[in-house]
Amino acid sequence: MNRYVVTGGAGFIGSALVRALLADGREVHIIDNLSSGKLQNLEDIKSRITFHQLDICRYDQIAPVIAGGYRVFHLAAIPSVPKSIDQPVESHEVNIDGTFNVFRAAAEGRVGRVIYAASSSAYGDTEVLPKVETMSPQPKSPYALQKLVGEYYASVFANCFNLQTVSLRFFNVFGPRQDPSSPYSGVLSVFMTCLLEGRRPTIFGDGEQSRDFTYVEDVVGLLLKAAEVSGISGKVFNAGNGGRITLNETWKQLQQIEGVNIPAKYGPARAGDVRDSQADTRAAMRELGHTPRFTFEQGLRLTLEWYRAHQLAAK
Ligand code: UD2
Repeated sequence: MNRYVVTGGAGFIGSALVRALLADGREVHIIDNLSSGKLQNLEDIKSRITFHQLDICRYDQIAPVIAGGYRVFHLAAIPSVPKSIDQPVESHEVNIDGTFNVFRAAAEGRVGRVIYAASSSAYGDTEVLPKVETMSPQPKSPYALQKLVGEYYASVFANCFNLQTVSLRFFNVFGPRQDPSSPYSGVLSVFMTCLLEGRRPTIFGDGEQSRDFTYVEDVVGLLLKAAEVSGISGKVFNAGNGGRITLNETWKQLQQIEGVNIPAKYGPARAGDVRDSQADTRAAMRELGHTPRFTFEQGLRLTLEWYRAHQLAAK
């Protein structure tokens, strides 16, 4: 009853989830190949976790760790729209074949429930906002399609293999420990480090695309609820804040918070980019009992403070 497994537990979302599980007194096993996750994200809790440096593409290696888990949170992925276009084979193998391996290991190992990190990218450019779970998905990129296939596998494993599963569509999650150093990094991690270092960020396209940026602790709250609420197996829920802001407005707001004036540069729009994104949060509120705890601005300020402290500590 107490064994919790987190794939991708060394990533910024996974490590925040692991901290919350430890605070609840859970026994936590992490599966991570450290391709984008970092041991540094687990430094302060390393004596309280069991870390398995394994790749979800290796079924034989991950199956014994997953077997017998009370809950398995499957967050491991190659999480990027542009990376899935630059490296379609790798992202297909990890996001589809690796995800299949996790569900298969969970079903064969009689796991109590798998909570799967799906993506808001599945919606694509649907005309109606906010985006509600009953809409037909319109994936625009390999990554969006791969994450959607994972959802379909989740519901098929629930139907055919007697495995409880729940999918949460993450909406542009941000917060402390998000890695700003890769060309595929989430935009807010890039914006914040540019802001603190006085550099100009590059905005891809006209900057009028909008996102429902969601603070990591609210996503952790949803993951914990999805793990415990009964009667939701096979379902899909939006994991978003419910708001929407353009990139231009976001960069402006960050400059105002910091009291600086740094004009952004503009580059070509990214292939596969969704124009507008905003979660309808009603199903999560009604069925999971979720209430977002952080406004976008609160999340921004907390994250900015983390980057500031981290940057100072690194000097
Ligand atoms: C998608 C999903 C998100 C999550 C994520 C994982 C949507 C709406 N969201 O996020 O839920 O699954 O993938 O990676 O599909 N950008 C810049 N400058 C930069 C970096 C990014 O302008 O330096 C733009 C980018 O073109 C996009 C926006 O910022 O319009 C957000 O990009 P992102 O990579 O942070 O996340 P996104 O929306 O692809």
